[in-house]
Amino acid sequence: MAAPPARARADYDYLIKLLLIGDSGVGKSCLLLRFSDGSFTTSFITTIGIDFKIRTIELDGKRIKLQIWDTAGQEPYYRGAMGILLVYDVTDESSFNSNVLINQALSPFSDIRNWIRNIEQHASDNVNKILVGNKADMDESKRAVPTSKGQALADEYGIKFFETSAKTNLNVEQVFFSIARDIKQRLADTDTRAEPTTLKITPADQADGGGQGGQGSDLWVEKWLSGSEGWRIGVGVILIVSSIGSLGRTLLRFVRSK
Ligand SMILES: Nc1nc2c(ncn2[C@@H]2O[C@H](COP(=O)(O)OP(=O)(O)OP(=O)(O)O)[C@@H](O)[C@H]2O)c(=O)[nH]1
Ligand SMILES: [Mg+2]
Repeated sequence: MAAPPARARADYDYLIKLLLIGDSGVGKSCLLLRFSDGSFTTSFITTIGIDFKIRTIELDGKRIKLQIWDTAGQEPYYRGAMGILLVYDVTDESSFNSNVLINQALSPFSDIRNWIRNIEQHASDNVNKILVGNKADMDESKRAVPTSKGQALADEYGIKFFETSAKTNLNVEQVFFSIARDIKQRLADTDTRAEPTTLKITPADQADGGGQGGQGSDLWVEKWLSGSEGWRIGVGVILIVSSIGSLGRTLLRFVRSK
């Protein structure tokens, strides 16, 4: 078994950065809240900008600190991500496989294939991916994407697949543990083959907690929070404009569902 990274300090052996992506409304924030806080809400408050939560788990006697980033349904912040959870809504065909032209125009990354293409362009090559069909608790009459279709897509890309429910806690632990285990294995394999270790634990990484900012000195959100007033207002305007886009897609889905 690989030795723990040389720079590891007392509170964890591995720091793993995960990212949730997928169309607006599929349940990314709810999955994160279920996993980090054990809670669920039915009210939909679209995520503005990015946010993260921390949960430390134990795998094979090692403490794995998961730093999980949640994005709005916009082009996400891939930097440093070691694993990506690709989330769709099993009751919403367009979040899985978008074939409606107007939806494509409004949200160019609105289905799983497009998200994967986007990851290939912007994320690091060896990033682990997992496919997640959320809202599996909903009545079968509401289901738009059969389990077999989700599994077939995952097989096509050679990634693991789970159907989850943030509401009933179906498979939520399993998804996060599964991707964490694969990444830990990848890091351990790299450790045994190459020095220095791939995992660098910096003082900035040591601070615990959730919420915006606070970790990773290269994060633009941290710069935003600590920046000048003019800079904060500028970035704030961009976030508001992007959330209006997100709201537009949600309204469109609502109108289509009528
Ligand atoms: N029935 C059911 N509803 C869910 C589930 N997960 C999320 N929802 C509901 O779906 C809506 C959207 O959930 P969010 O987690 O805010 O969606 P999101 O993907 O974070 O959306 P954006 O932040 O806009 O990208 C909320 O009304 C949730 O209550 C689930 O597993 N089952
Ligand atoms: Mg959200």
